[in-house]
Amino acid sequence: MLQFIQCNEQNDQSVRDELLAGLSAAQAFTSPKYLYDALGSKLFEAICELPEYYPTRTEALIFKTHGRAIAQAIGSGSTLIDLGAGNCAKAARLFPGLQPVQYVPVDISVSFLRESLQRLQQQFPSIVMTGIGMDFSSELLLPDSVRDKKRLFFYPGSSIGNFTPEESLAFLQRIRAACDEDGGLLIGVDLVKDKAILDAAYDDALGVTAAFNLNLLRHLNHLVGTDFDVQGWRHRGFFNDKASRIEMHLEAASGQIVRWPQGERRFERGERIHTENSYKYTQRSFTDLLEQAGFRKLSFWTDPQQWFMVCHAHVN
Ligand code: AVJ
Repeated sequence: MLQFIQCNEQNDQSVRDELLAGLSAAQAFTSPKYLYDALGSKLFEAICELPEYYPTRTEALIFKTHGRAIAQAIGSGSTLIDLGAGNCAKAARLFPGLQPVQYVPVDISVSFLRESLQRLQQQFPSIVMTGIGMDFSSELLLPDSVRDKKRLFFYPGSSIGNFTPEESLAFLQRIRAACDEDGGLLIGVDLVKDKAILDAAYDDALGVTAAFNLNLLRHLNHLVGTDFDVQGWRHRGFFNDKASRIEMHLEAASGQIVRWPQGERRFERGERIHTENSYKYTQRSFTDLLEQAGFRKLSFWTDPQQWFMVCHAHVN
């Protein structure tokens, strides 16, 4: 059985209002979700292939090495809810070990899920599949066709790093509230490490991360009608160790005015638009967060260098 549902779709006007409010703020900023238009999603896939970008590779190694133990901690028969599923490949690798009863990929755009899910349903005909288009960052209201029993929320890739620790706590609490007493969470978390390794992962030699960040300006021109000139901006990506986060910014290479249908803004040379945060945790700091959110019976798996961590947590 295969089904697609579109929830809380944001309309064009509210997207424009949100973006222009951020661009007009004293410290200009945009939400990282706007990094992912069609080209942005492809550039992110390319980032995952870079030698400097260790998270994807390291997380895959952890799942390969500890897959059996992870499946054992979870048990079979879950309702597997995949947050930010994309091409559904990471979750599909868990199917043989986990034997979920229902698979629920959630992504901002349901159209992006369609093709991958149709293919997956043919490969695994006995799993009920329900694709959901939803922005789950602000609320987590799942439609009735998602089983309540034994929900396993899957949130890989350290995407939780885009939230501040306070937002992460609220997000984890919402996940917990969406589970029955059998529910749980399987999450990938990037760990604090040497600054040089972190800096390189977000400012690679080929400039793919720079292209990923700069592509945001093209996306903004399309969404709000700004006239950003990509040539006039530089990528900045670095670890801020005080805040324990990677910061990505776009920096004006020279003073310039950016115009849009109902307004404009001047950027001085060196002035920045803050485009992404990616928080890094220690095992201790993330354990604290899970416990504060009310999760119990925590299990952790990591790689030999302890660069990345996969956690499973029970609701009860
Ligand atoms: C998709 C949020 C996990 O923070 O590492 C990669 C996004 N940004 N390179 C990350 C990203 C720049 C990525 N997440």
